Amino acid sequence: MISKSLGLKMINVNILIWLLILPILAIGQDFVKLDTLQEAPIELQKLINNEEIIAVLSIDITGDSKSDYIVTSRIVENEYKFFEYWVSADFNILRRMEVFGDGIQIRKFINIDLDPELELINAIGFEDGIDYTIQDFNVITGELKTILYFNPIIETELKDYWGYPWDWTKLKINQNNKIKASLNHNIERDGNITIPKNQKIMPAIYFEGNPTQEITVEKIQETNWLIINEIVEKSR
Ligand SMILES: [Ca+2]
Ligand SMILES: [Ca+2]
Repeated sequence: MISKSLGLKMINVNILIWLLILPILAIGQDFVKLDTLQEAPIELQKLINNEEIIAVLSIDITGDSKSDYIVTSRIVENEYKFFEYWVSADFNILRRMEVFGDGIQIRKFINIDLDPELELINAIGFEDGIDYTIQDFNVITGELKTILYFNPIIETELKDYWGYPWDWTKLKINQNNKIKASLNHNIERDGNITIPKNQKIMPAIYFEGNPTQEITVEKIQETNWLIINEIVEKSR
């Protein structure tokens, strides 16, 4: 009898440990990988025929399991004017925008909500300040809408660090599309950054990664797991 009850206790302890570990394991989603094509498909060359194609990346932006294209091009008469095209797998131009070559520009594609197309996590700026945003792409209109400005955090086992974008490996998002975030913090931003007019709070968003700089963040009171729409609404 004694050994049986001890055995039961052991099982209970094991279950308890698993319940404690599971929330840690069940998080973190990789960003979607972009593949570089060595050569632009002939259809793309026909589509963008009055500009010089410099680079072609392939990624399924629309979420229909067919690879789309991100094309960087240059106007032949002006070698400093660059454009980016997002082109669907069946060679429809979804979006065209001018792009600028200087400064810090890191972007990650990831699906964070219920619509099939990918969302974008963007870090854009210069040495003196970087804007961190989440952008939502509308496949029908081609619009890329900034829905949230945020403060990035990289969480390690022991500490929270400022989440520089080159150190991100995953977004902390669980199977229910809930992102680890904080709307209750005293993080102060300095530098040359955009202060969004339509947000009262710039929430902290959590990433996994390998912090390369010893800048810890200790001003976060409370974290929650929330879907992106909740984070956006509660930030307003
Ligand atoms: Ca696609
Ligand atoms: Ca989506």
